[in-house]
Amino acid sequence: MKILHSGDWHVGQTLDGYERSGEFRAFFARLKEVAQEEKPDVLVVAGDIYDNGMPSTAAQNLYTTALLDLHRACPGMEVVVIAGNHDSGARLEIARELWGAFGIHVVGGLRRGPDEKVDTDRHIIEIKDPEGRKKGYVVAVPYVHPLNFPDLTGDTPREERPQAFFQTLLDKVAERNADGLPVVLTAHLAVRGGDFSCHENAPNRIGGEECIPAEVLGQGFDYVALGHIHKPQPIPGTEGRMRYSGSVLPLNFDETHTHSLTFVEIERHDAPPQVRLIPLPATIPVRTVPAEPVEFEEALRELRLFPADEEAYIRVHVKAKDFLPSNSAERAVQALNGKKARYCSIKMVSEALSAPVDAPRFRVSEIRSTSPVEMAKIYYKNEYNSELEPELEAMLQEVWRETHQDTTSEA
Ligand SMILES: [Mn+2]
Repeated sequence: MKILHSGDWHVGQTLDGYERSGEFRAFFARLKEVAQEEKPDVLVVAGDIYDNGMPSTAAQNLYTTALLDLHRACPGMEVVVIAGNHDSGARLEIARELWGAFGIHVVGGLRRGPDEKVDTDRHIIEIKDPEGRKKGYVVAVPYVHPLNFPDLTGDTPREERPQAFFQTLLDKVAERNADGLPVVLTAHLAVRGGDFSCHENAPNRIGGEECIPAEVLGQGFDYVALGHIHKPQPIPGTEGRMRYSGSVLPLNFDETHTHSLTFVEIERHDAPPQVRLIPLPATIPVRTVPAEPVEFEEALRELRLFPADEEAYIRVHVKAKDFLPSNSAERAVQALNGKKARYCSIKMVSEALSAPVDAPRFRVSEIRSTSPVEMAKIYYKNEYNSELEPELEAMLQEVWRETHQDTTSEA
């Protein structure tokens, strides 16, 4: 079985207010080209189809048009789509029946049948070639928070439910798979041991109890097509049987890695998967300028030197002692005037912050006897390594007085 593994499309995403439909269209054009060349039996999309649960009509139009276009170009290829944490699984499934008519299998969430039992069959998809010959299986598990996996037996402890769920599905496949066909599992989650570095500054940081050990995904698969982490990578210790294919275009300034599609071939059940990455060059790259932080005026000089014809999203890299002037963004935009590059944001490294400071410690009684303004002064000194300006102090005094008076008059 030949599998094209992708995911984390985030259709509809904007970067610092810039609309990106052109980049998404370029990706879908490339995806179609690759699918036509490689002729996979199945395309697996491992979640985060859209950037959010309420995608705009334009985003939905872009996705549905692209998927239908892909189906027309490669009618023999089946498609399996699961919901990620960014998607609304229910919304994704609205046209599930309609998609099914085109060999596009959408699994947005877990459903219970009339007997109140979780319908496990809807997660098991038989992949067939155009002549109807069975090529293999895809077990599709959309995003479920590790604490929300269902209890299939009635007495499985909460922490054991994810593993029990995956294993139940894989056991069902094993029962049906007398021909020893390849088994692929697709899921959208964070697996321990992965490199999450491109998510560290993102609003949705990944880690903690949401990270599950690889063993939880059970036994009996030949390959796990993962979604959630945006950097393409194998999970260490799984002999290449578990991979993230990553996002398809840079979604933030930390996604500087090469984006790619993952092409996987599995001869038969229990044979090692052959993996090949197909690079997806960014239509518009993200650039942090300069690579190392510099004073703001120097950064502006760098921006003026940026090649006029080079398309890029720009994050300005600045170091400063305290705050940047309020017109900094405006000045950065001016510095890029007449160039194709687009100003996005400023990444500021505080020099005061990078200096090691011994944070003062307080007893509860000390906190109680220190006025909020005094506390603010200590915090400011500690945080920025300089005294709170008298003007700011006066403003804080005023705010405190006002709020204090309000609460006393109410009482
Ligand atoms: Mn994602």
